[in-house]
Amino acid sequence: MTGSRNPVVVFQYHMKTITSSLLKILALLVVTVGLLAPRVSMAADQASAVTGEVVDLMCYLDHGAKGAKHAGCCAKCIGSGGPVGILTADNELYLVIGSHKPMNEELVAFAAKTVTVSGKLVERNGMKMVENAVLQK
Ligand SMILES: [Cu+2]
Repeated sequence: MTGSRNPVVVFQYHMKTITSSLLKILALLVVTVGLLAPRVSMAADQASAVTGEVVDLMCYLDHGAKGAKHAGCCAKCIGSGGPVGILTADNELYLVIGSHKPMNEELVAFAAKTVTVSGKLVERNGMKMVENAVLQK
């Protein structure tokens, strides 16, 4: 990576890193979910779960970009650290954040795809957010 500023190269490098750490996380998640399955289903009540399309907020808020034909751009925007959100079937838009840290690396693989996250739903000044979000799918 030394000296290379080509955004495509940087993006590909990050995708490789992201993919390998994602696989580790997924493996860990499978084990954890298996062990905690009864507790998780009890804790993940309807009020604290959100299902919808993973969108990059830069493009969605600016010009409503979403769906399969925007998937590439969405992955690029999320991969570069842009804010990531979930758009529900009812057109509710949530900023999605992990436990005091971004979830971009985890969600980039799901750009423009439908996911469910559980977490704490908050709203202030008309802006909605899922925090401490945990990817369910
Ligand atoms: Cu985009």
